[in-house]
Amino acid sequence: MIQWETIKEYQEILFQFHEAGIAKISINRPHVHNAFTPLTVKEMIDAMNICRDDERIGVIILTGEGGRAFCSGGDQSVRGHGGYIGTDAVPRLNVLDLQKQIRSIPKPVVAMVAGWAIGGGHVLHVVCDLSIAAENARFGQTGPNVGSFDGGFGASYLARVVGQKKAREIWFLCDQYNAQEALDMGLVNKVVPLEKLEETTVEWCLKMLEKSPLALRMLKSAFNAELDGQAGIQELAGNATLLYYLSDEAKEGKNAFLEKRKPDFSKFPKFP
Ligand code: S0N
Repeated sequence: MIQWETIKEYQEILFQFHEAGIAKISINRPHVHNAFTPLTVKEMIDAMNICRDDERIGVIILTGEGGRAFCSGGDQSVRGHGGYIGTDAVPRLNVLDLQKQIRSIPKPVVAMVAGWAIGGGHVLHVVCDLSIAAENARFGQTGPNVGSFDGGFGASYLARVVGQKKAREIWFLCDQYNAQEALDMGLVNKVVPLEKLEETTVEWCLKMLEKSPLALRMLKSAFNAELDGQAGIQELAGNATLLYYLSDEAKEGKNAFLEKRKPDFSKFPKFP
């Protein structure tokens, strides 16, 4: 039995920590197959921000409570005119902000999928770095059935993952795919029995936690950069700046400025 301690209390998600350095963000609305409201998404964004800043956390698991659903997308009962409506009466599509955050947070994010990953819930697992599925997992898009679509990562990144023909099939037919079919098309990394899902996901996380965090960070932004244009290059370049700041060469520039002298970069190597 894996031990989790609560990091912060929320209304619609659970946010927990495992002492090895793993955070688990879990949608806690099993009565609607973990459909998300603007509040669910706001809480997930807050938890992700904490994960980014907390140096104890090296890997993040995204999941849903109850064993029957990862997430069934936007809660159709609060879908209004122009978005999903929370207590402030403002229509929002804030899940798009969460998708960007999952992709850009400089730590691996693993989707742990039991049951339904449908609609906007399917897109959430697609944008995670890795997906581990239970044998009961079911995947698909519903947009053209329910009057919505995700033409962002939900279409373009999905096509990068499974190929153009398969991505168009997934969206145009709105069929549902079982875990083995998802594995066969490269949509998930591994399929395990439901009772082994958390154990296996934690095993994968522990393996990543043994690796160099800076190397994983650079690789994640490098994978993104190839796809994300200037925003992707900015992410990768930001990491290059971080590394440069760690060097004596960069520190010489800062120190010279503070000491009101000319910097001496002559001693630093000019690599071939
Ligand atoms: C998942 C499905 C296939 C499961 O079927 P099953 O097993 O027969 O269970 P149900 O009886 O249908 O469900 C159990 C209870 O859960 C409720 N429920 C399920 N899903 C939702 C949901 N998404 N919203 C609200 N309630 C939900 C059921 O109503 C039922 O409740 P009771 O027991 O009270 O009747 C099946 O449930 C299903 O097909 N669900 C709907 C899936 C869906 O269409 N999701 C929305 C898809 N769209 C998005 O997610 C858009 C996301 C988004 O925000 C966005 C992003 C980018 C650009 C645009 C958008 C956009 O919104 O437009």
